[in-house]
Amino acid sequence: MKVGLLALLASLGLAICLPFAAMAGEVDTDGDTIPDSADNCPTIPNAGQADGDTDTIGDVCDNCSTIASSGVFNTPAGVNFCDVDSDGYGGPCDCDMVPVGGDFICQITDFGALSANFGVAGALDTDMDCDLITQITDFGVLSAGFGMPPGPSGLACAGAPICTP
Ligand SMILES: [Ca+2]
Ligand SMILES: [Ca+2]
Ligand SMILES: [Ca+2]
Ligand SMILES: [Ca+2]
Repeated sequence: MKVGLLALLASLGLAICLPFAAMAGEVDTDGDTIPDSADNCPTIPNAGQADGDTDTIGDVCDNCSTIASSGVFNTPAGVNFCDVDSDGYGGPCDCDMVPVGGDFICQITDFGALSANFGVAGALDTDMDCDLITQITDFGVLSAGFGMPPGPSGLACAGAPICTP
């Protein structure tokens, strides 16, 4: 009887203490001293927390690190842009279409790809503003980047055929 009471008290104590223990020992997946809950890139160490476009995605996790993922483009704050061709460059930073372009320069061949897809719905690499249709606003993105390489992306693997951060 005495042992049973002690066991009950011990389990009650454990039940009360566990939530506090979880709060005190916050998870820090990448070990950069910033807990996941406060880390703007919880999977890649970035103790400095640099975030050039202040969209709450740290530069080293940001697939379009100079354009905030909110505002004129159709992506909520804190979420990376669409990257249909998986090259590590988010839509508004990627007017180089693969495989028609794929030469890492935004040029006339990419203009041709865009023209061919004009008005077509769906997640295509020509839909650079991530609203699931290739239309006039996407021409705007290509015009802005014409003659230049895609980017900038903060992902170390950007430019690889398949960028897996
Ligand atoms: Ca961390
Ligand atoms: Ca950012
Ligand atoms: Ca891309
Ligand atoms: Ca579009």
